[in-house]
Amino acid sequence: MKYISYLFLGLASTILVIVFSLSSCAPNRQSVTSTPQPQEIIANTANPTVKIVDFKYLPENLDIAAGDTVQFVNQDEEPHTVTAKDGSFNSKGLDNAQVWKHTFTQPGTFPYLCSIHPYMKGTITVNKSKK
Ligand SMILES: [Cu+2]
Repeated sequence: MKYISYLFLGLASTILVIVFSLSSCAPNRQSVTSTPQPQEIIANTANPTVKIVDFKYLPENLDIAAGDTVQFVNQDEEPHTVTAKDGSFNSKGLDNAQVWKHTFTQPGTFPYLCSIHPYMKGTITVNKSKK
């Protein structure tokens, strides 16, 4: 009698595993197709971009070529500025979702900060144009 009950248990668990794997198949496929693709959004931006998020410039250090236009996007609710330490550029106050663009024509290293929150710092490194 013991062997028969073991057989039943084995059969029942096998059927359970099959039923579970079948029922989980369909929903899994749906969730894969509905997954958003944030990488495409990043690839769509033509200009090198510095995001301002949580009182930080992202990326903090950005390498570009002379002639490139960098766009700065403030994603914070707080206003921020993009102000060069050498005074060569100044965005003035950027509100939430506001974009400010600046074209860097001269090679060099350009540290900048937020004049409202001076602990916020970033650097743009402008390399010689390839042309
Ligand atoms: Cu700021």
